[in-house]
Amino acid sequence: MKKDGYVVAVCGATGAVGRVMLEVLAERDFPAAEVIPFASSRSAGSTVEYKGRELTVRELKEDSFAGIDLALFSAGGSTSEKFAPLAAKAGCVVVDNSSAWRMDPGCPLVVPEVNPHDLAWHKGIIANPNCSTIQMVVALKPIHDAAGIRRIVVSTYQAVSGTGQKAIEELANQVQLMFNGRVEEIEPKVYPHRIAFNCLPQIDVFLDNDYTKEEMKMVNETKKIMGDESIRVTATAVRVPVFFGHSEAVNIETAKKLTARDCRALLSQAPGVRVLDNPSERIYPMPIEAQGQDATFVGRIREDETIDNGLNLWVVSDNIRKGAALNAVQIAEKLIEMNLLRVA
Ligand code: NAP
Ligand code: 3JN
Repeated sequence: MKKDGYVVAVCGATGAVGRVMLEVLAERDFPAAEVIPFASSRSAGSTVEYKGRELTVRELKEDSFAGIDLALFSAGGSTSEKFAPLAAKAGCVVVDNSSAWRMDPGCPLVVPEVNPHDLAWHKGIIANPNCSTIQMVVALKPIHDAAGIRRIVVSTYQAVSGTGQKAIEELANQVQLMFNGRVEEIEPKVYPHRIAFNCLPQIDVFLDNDYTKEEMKMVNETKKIMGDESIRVTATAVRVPVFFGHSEAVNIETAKKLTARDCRALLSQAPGVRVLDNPSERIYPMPIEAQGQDATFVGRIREDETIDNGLNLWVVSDNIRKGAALNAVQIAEKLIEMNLLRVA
């Protein structure tokens, strides 16, 4: 740390998540003496914006971490696998947005509103969960504490920005071609099928059990973050033609009865949550309103009338902010608050 703050590396700074990390660091006035953007050799020498200044992007290399206190990674799993241990060895604390370290028993997987205490046992690498998991656990943790969640059935409606910059361009280009009557020219590249005006019940690759990797991330990460292996979770993850903001239909079964009214009251007080739930006024969360916001929005809270102790909820959040960049910066802020950010 320099006299006036931490030296912060943003690895993957030219990507959809990295650019928002820079925005969030600036907006929240993170105590950074210096912010250094890294990416691959492809974009080394280009510039990214931070606090109104153009910063020159450096190529991420083995020896990039000398003198850096904190590294926020969002450059994909293989980059994190290779470089995060090197960064930690150089004395830098890593907050990693990829799935590379999430299920490693030696790395905490943290959502600050849910399990900040897990930061206490970090050994240099802290994992940031998958975006779909983050918004779900922010909404469900207060319910778990109050009524004990036994089972979760979730279906997601995920925006294309979750796949990165190229997917945002793919949706925009396909919509343009369709409006110009040139549908036959559409050639899906990022997704296996056309995404414009379509829904794809496949996010990431299929696994041996016929669930996708994204679905199993939600199952496994939820248990680790909540610190409760007994919660049964099943997920269906769907890509929809929305640019920003993931939505989720969440059905839960609890040990104790929680009425919809009590659930609304509970979530109204919960950290990071905003309840938008007034059906008679047609008020409920939507991705177009969550975009650019920090909160996880919850609405459509109803009792599941098919079981004794069940609830249905609709949960929406900006997948690039709370789902990735913001959560990572909040982890770093929490580390400082808990006196856990070592100095290189
Ligand atoms: P993106 O828009 O495709 O950006 C990828 C970034 O990684 C670019 O800055 C790219 O730099 C950089 N990069 C790629 N290979 C690299 C290498 N070998 N060395 C250094 N930098 C490299 O993707 P994104 O949407 O920002 O996502 C990036 C990663 O963040 C994902 O792969 C995923 O692991 C994670 N992510 C997590 C969540 C979540 O759920 N928490 C959500 C989205 C993404 P160039 O410009 O040089 O290519
Ligand atoms: O598709 C989404 O909406 C979220 C995608 C997240 C993602 C994309 C590429 C690689 C991840 C992730 O964070 O789980 C990864 C990965 O690191 O495995």
